[in-house]
Amino acid sequence: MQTVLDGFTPYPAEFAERYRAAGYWRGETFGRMLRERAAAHGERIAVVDPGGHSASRQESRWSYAELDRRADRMAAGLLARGIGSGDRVVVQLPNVAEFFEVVFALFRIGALPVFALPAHRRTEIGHFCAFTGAAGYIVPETAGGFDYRELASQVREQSPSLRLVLVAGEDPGEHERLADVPCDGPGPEREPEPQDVAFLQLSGGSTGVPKLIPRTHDDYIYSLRGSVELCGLDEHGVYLCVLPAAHNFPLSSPGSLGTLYAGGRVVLCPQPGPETAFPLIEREGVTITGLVPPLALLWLDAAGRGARGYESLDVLLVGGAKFSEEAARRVGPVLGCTLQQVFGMAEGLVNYTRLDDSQELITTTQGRPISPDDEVRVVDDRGADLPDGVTGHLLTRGPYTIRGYWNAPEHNANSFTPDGFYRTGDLVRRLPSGHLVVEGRAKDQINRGGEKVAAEEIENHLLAHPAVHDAAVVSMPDPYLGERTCAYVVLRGEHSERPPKAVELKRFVRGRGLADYKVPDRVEFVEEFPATGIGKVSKKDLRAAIAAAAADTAAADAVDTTATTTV
Ligand code: AMP
Ligand code: DBH
Repeated sequence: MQTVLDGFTPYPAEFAERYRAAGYWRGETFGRMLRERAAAHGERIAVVDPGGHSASRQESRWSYAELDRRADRMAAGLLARGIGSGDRVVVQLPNVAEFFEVVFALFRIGALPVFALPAHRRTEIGHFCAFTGAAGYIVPETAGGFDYRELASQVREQSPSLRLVLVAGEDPGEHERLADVPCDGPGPEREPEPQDVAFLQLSGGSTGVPKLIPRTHDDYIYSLRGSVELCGLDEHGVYLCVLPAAHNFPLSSPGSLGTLYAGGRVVLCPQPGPETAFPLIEREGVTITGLVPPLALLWLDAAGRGARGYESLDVLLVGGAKFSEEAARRVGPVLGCTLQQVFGMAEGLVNYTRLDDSQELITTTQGRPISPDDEVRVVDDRGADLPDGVTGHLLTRGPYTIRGYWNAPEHNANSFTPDGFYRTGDLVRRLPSGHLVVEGRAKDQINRGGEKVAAEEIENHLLAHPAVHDAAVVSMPDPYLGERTCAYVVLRGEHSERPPKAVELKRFVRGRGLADYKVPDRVEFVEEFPATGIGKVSKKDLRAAIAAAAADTAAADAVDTTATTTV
């Protein structure tokens, strides 16, 4: 019985039975998984945190036994502070060991981590707290030059449900130290069930505010087991977590949780650049990691220029956005490892190229689903199935794909078919082998090197500016990130005397308390928008216009070529 979470759409009973009978759902939970690994691998190292986030942080090397013990003590401490089964806790930690201590403690209690990213700011975190009625919020002191204690103070003021704000680090400011929480008190009275929701993951989204994705122990652990097998990961594997640990890709494909499932070692990388990552790979004997395409390009360039240290890598996963065939072909020769393309989504379905696929498949496709029971349909605009080789909308249903966003009945009516297929918004072509090639996107989203930006969300922020009459945000091609954002803006008539400059609108959006990667890269002012046949804004025409303009002014100063991405 799911008892802890309203607003969750469970898998229908006949599917749940089928997934259990097939051996996908084995009745495991995260809490018990860690207990079992600690029993089996006790003194082996589970997590290495080199301590690079700030000068005051020391290196940590936690064995499975130590992580297990820490999770128990943290669970007891959180329980003592009133965090209980079903409570939501927004976790916004960078790649530090405490991330695992906290997350496994919450799993054991049956409280739900809400996985925020380090880039999120007041508006996003405030929304997560309000929408989930969060009881707790956990932040670092500082990371990447940003003070999260400040942010936590602002969030606390606007979030009446928050009972507990904890800071990982020595100086918590006006909050409490996470390190003061653990104690030897009693554990939870009730252990979570395998079919319970374990956490809320974030959707990249295409609507005004990000949606929340409820994943169960059963379904997520199956995706880990499948991933570990397809990536050739076992207890000898060493996974470097380069992207932000809470993101679904580095969390589960096969990611840090997959690595812990396999009994391997997770090494946390404090910065994603090759100057930090390569020496760490060398020192720790890293065998596998996952990158978004812009970072993979950065690593390839560094290795091409003679940087060393990556030699122990066996497998490099690249995903989150389309990896160009040209770059894909360089991975083997330059980095001396096997490329594994991964096309996944926090909602569920994950596709991998197989390690023994032909070079052709590895470099030109985004892989095929993990599970024989992942149902994939490629359909036309009216929902009719298309034959292999023809590009259409990707719909999917299966043993680890959600049946609904959390508490979002109106969105669910659009995002899922009546028979439970998730409308991914991706345009794909399927090969007879089952491999998928991502050809584009139908959803109103910009994929900025793996960081997803929902057009509507940014348009709403622009519309809040007094001089803005209308706004339309579209992607523009970029050689490094794949895509960047361009905001087309129509100003109000009365402001035409002293119109705001592009930079002012960018500053305005940033000032609304948003992640930096959502600030438009470019702003274009127009008198009116091109219209479609029925009078809607033609984003297709806007995209074509900005692509042409960008090609004309490849070195345009409006385009900031120094920005990087970390999902
Ligand atoms: P999210 O919903 O934020 O988890 O993002 C998932 C989306 O990222 C997918 O629906 C795709 O649009 C995109 N994506 C992920 N991996 C790839 C890939 N390898 N190639 C192209 N697009 C990808
Ligand atoms: O982009 C993604 O969300 C993603 C990419 C690769 C993902 O969720 C995953 C693998 O699991």
